[in-house]
This record gives sequence, C-alpha cells and structure tokens, in this order.
Amino acid sequence: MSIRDATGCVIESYGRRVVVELADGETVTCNLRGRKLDVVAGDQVRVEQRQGSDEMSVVERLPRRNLLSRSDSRGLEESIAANLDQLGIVVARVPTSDPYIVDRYASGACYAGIQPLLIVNKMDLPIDSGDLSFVEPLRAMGFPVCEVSARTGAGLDGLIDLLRGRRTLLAGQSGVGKSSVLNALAGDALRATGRLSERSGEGRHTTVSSAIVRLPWGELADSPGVRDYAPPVVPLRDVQRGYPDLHALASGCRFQDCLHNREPQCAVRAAVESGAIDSRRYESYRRMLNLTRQLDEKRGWRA
Ligand SMILES: Nc1nc2c(ncn2[C@@H]2O[C@H](COP(=O)(O)OP(=O)(O)OP(=O)(O)O)[C@@H](O)[C@H]2O)c(=O)[nH]1
Ligand SMILES: [Mg+2]
Ligand SMILES: [Zn+2]
Repeated sequence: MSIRDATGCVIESYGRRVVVELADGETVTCNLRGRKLDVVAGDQVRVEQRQGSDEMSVVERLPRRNLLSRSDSRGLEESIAANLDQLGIVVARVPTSDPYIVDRYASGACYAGIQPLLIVNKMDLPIDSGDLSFVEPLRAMGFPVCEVSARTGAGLDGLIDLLRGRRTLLAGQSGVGKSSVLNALAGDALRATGRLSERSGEGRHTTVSSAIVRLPWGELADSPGVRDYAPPVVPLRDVQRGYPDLHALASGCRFQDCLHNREPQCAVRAAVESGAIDSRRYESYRRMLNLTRQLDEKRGWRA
C-alpha cells in the first residue's frame, strides 16, 4: 500500500536514481521502480512511497511532449532530456568548435521539434584565437545566434530574452563554457566549472549530469560535454528534415524521394552549385546520410 502519491518533474538523473521536484516545490531523491522505466531530466512522473519504505519511487512516466535523443555506440537510441522548448548549442573559439557537431545537434533538435539556438561564448577572446566562420552561414539561414561572454557578462541580457519563458538545455563540446554560462545567469556558482587542460586546450568533461535549474525568467539545464553527438534513429529519407534549409528546396527536385545525393535534376545540389546553399552545410548533410547508413548497419537494419 502506498502512503504517499504525487506527480513531479525529474530535474536531475543519475541512471537509476533521479531527483524529482514535486508539484508543491519539494525535491526528493527517488529510485526507478521497474527495469523498463526510462526516465530523463524534464520528464513528468508519478512517484509513490510504499508503507515500510523510507524512500519514494518513480512508478510511471507521464506522456512526453518531446524527447532529445542520440544513438549510442551500438546505434541504439539513448534519451538525453525530455519536454524541452529549446536546445542551446554552445560554441567558442577555444576549444576549437566543430561545426559538424553543431549541425548534428541542430538536426537532432529539429527531428524532435525542439528549437535550436546557437550560443557563441567567450566573445572576450581575441578574434585570432580560433575560427568561428561557420556561424555566419547559420545565422544567414535564420538560425538564432547569441554572442556572449560568461566571463565579462557581455550579451547575457540578450541571451535571457531568448531563454525567457522556456526550458532550455545547454549542450556542446567540453570546455566551451556551458556551466559558466549557467553560473553567470543563475548568479552564483551552481555548477562546478573546470579549467581547460593547458596543454591540449581540450575540455576536461567537468559536468557529469544534466540538472534543470528554475530561474525567475525560465528553466535552464546544463549537460556534460561531448566529444561527438550521434543523431537519433531516423529513416534515411528523413535525414533531410534535420536540415530545414536544404529540405525547403526538395519540392523542386525531379524525384519525390530524392536524397539530394547523386540523383539527376536535384534542386538542392543546384542550389549548392549556385552558392544559394552553403557548401559546408551540404557536406554536413552528406556526412549525416553516411552516418545514418552506418548506424543502420550496426542496428542490423538493411538501409
Ligand atoms: N575567456 C573566457 N573563458 C571562459 C568563458 N566561459 C568559460 N570560460 C572558461 O572555459 C573553461 C571551461 O568552462 P566550463 O563552464 O567548465 O565548460 P563546460 O562547457 O561546462 O565544460 P564540461 O562541463 O566539461 O562540458 C573554464 O576555464 C572557464 O573559466 C568566457 O566567456 N570567456
Ligand atoms: Mg560543465
Ligand atoms: Zn534533391
């Protein structure tokens, strides 16, 4: 028999243990009841405390509005966070940001129906300290971009305007300053920040879990830095849905099922040749097609 029954939101997840914020604002640490329960930060859940137990358990996950996910090393879907409004993809001049990772994150957000936002951090660093030339084409295609410095505070008011009233997950490579941005916005050191390894300039993977922080103007969650982001499981023909700039032209292709790869009379390839579509974006899409084929093989599907 249960002595307590409530619903709440998972604000932090450590595998089989999660922190749940109940409707009345109280936070409780819970275990997950049942092997099959897959729960991540952002999930709405029902929790229960049984008689004789001093701990609450998550017994049910309520329906999700959306889910940000990725493929793991075996090609299987792995959940990252649920019920997000926005994915804040953080980049910086140092450590060197890989634009292809940015594209993969943006496409993962698009598939899930989550708005991507590019946050360019460390604007206090000198222009020659690293390459950000991939940002302008993304801005030109309508991608929201916000330039900030967590260190000096520059641009943070503009960022708050873009985060207002929304739940945003910060993602990106290790060391770009996700936790520093969160700390700067939350006003105090909520999360540990690390120092870049002096020699390699690579991030050190300081943050180990995602936690949702409720601020007066919105909800923000940090996440651990990644070396890469493999896209979620989607059929090959749907890969282009993660590239709305390319996909918008697909109706002009000769074949309805055109993958914009080697097909004749392809409107997307024509736009790349004329310069209307950024050639790096197109290269990124082609890489994503190949990656999806490889993941399909790992999953044991026939492409
Ligand atoms: N110059 C400069 N350095 C910054 C800025 N923001 C963060 N840093 C530094 O960058 C390093 C990494 O910052 P973190 O906030 O830990 O980066 P992270 O993205 O959370 O890293 P992981 O948790 O490993 O994924 C730290 O040494 C910060 O002090 C900034 O705006 N300007
Ligand atoms: Mg961090
Ligand atoms: Zn085409």
